[in-house]
Amino acid sequence: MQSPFGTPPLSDNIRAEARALGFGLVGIAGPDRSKHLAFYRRWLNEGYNGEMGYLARPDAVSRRGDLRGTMAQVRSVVVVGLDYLSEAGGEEPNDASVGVIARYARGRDYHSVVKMKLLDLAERIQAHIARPLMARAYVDTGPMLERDLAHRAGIGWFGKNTMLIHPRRGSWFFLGALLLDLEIEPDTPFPVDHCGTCTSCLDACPTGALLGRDDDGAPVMDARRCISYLTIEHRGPIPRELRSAIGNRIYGCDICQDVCPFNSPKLVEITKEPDLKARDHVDGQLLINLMEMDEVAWDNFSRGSALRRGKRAGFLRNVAVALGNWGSPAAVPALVRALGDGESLVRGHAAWALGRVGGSAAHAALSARLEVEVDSSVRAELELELDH
Ligand code: B12
Ligand code: SF4
Ligand code: SF4
Repeated sequence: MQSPFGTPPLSDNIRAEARALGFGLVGIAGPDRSKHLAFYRRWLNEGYNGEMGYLARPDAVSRRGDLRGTMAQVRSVVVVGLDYLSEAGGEEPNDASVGVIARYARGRDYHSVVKMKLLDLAERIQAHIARPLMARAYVDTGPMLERDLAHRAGIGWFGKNTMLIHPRRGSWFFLGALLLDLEIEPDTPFPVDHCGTCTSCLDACPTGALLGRDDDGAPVMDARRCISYLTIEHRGPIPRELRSAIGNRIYGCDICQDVCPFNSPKLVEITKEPDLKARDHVDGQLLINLMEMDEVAWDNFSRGSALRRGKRAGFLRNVAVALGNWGSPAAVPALVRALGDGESLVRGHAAWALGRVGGSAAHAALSARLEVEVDSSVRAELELELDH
């Protein structure tokens, strides 16, 4: 649409500025209430959020439905997508002795990368208007249904894997939202669901976390079963019945995106953002080396990265599970040392892993630890493994 003065409308300028900053996807949503809040509440009522209590805080739930609770003056939302894939294909090595870290966490922490760019975008938009602009930037940092906003801004549809998918870019992108006190013509919501009869993600999910679409067509996930939740958000012991399905995924999970035809290596965009490029030392490390990390090594390994969210104890818990799933006697020395770790979470999972590996050395280490162990949860793990 042309403005009366022959200059391009502000929305075109905003799109151009966003693209110039490297956002591969950009759309504009209005400030209206979300139509999906009732679904979100039902999802919480089922307990599918697990321990992610912040998702269920009553004040924050209503703010998810109505952006005005977050910024009273909001008139529009610029929604952006930033590609983060470092290489096309790059399938996980079929080698159970190394750890796999989800692609989103291999580069610098995306929260800061996307947020800085959104703040730059706000400055650039300011340069196009004569009055002071009010803007707030969010990247997973506020009570916002980011995928809902992206759908409303015409960026993509909700796949059965619950990801927001763009028809020509797949789903390897982060979302961010810039709330503005500026009225801009919104885009039309993304009109189609391109999943059709495909069920690849549902079939591939190793833990059965994806429950398919409900009667209204909303994709449902039981996050308590999702490997991403279990290895990042969940703080305590991983339920024993889910440990073997985790394989060698030690931080996050990409399986339901890897199998999606819209993420075919021929279609996807590789990130142009240097900060999001995978760091050399992060993915594909030998599990036995990772298991030896003390606090200093962990600090170096996770600095500046989204891996920090998991904390050392949670990360080594995941590594212990992966070593148990590898099941090689070569894992025994590292696991025996982990039985003496200062964190009970690590000791308990090391006990489970030694039980999976089996053999006389593992058995002797479990018995010796039981003699001195004082933590009841670790004792329970040791006893279960010795009973086997
Ligand atoms: C909590 C959370 C998680 C949880 C729960 C995930 C989930 N599927 O709900 C866990 C820890 C498991 C997780 C995992 C991952 N996450 Co996450 N996560 C979030 C977070 C913070 C909130 C999501 C949420 O509210 N979930 C609750 C569900 C109910 O809400 P929803 O997914 O928006 O579902 C909507 C639809 O169901 C829709 N709906 C309702 N009714 C209807 C009806 C119809 C017909 C339709 C079509 C839709 C529809 O409305 C719902 C509400 O908006 C968002 C950031 C944010 N603030 O939004 C990032 C976010 C979704 N995560 C992201 C990423 C990258 C991941 C991982 C890929 C990381 C990894 N590799 O391990 C995995 C992917 C797993 C997966 N298949 O989803 C990106 C996704 C980008 C994208 N392209 O979609 C986000 C947007 C973060 C960001 N800023 O980029 N995540
Ligand atoms: S991220 Fe992994 S565990 Fe979670 S739903 Fe997708 S395939 Fe299942
Ligand atoms: S794998 Fe198939 S069903 Fe799942 S999100 Fe992709 S297209 Fe949809």
